[in-house]
Amino acid sequence: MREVRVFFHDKCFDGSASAAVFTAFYRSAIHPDSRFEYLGLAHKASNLFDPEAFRGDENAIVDFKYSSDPRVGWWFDHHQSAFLNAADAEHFRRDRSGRKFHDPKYRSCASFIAHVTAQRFGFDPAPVAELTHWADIIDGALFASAEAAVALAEPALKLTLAIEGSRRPDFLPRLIPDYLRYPLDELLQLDYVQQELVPLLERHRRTQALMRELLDCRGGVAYFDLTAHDLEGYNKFIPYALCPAAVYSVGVSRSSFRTKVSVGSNPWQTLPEMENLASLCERYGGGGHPRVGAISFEPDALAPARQAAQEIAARLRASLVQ
Ligand SMILES: [Mn+2]
Repeated sequence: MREVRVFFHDKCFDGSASAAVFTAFYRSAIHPDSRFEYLGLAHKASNLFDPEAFRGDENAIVDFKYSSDPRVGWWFDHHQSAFLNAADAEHFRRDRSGRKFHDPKYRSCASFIAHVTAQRFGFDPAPVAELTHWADIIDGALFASAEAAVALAEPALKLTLAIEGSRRPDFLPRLIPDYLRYPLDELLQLDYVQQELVPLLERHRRTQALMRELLDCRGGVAYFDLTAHDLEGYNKFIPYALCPAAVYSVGVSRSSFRTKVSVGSNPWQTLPEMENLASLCERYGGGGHPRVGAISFEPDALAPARQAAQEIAARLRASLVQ
């Protein structure tokens, strides 16, 4: 039995869906007799990869940054900021394995994996169509309105709340193989999913009330600082539901392993000329996509995180008055 370790973007619907799509592909097109292990990766200020972790017979990274470690056999990513440094980008450019893929044009990494493996390896993506459909909607923020994105009426959106907010390290490793066994509405009803979801729905309501109080909504930028509250994993559309005129949002939040600056743009308030938020975050050591980026600081680095967030908010406000 071949042991395949799949490293995926943790606490992310697309990251977990990508791990499931990779599993379906690998099992059907590469090696049917494989055992899968799922390991979530989070962006942080230092030590992104644990060198001890790549010990599977096969190691794959999906929806996360490139690693030049020779033990990594497969890589798929769609982030603009896919490389930690120029040496990694060059390492990828020289790769001739035919098993490492990067295309920032895809809305989701799950649909990227499904398309590439269908073309190159004859994978049949029909069984993962519901997953890739929702990964595109969620990663691409293709909801009808901010209210719809916050109301969480669809099973995939409720599931996203559980994925982003769960603190159980075994939750996603259990959920990922179940994506391939149940449609999303049935998956949502499973006991272990409901156990995560019910308290998080309550917290989602509380977060909306808290955000309503502390949101600073001026000059087309919704600014918020949640560092006094342990609230990583909030729904990122709440600022736009509360402040519909905002073109951008800038937030600071804090968890045990990082202080995070999140920079986003309002999907329902786009202008012909938008700032590239990935490039803006890269100046502070972060990254992301053109329309959404983030910067990770060490957990106790509150002051520099706040300063970066305030500078970015000021810069975005200034870009809107020109
Ligand atoms: Mn993604």
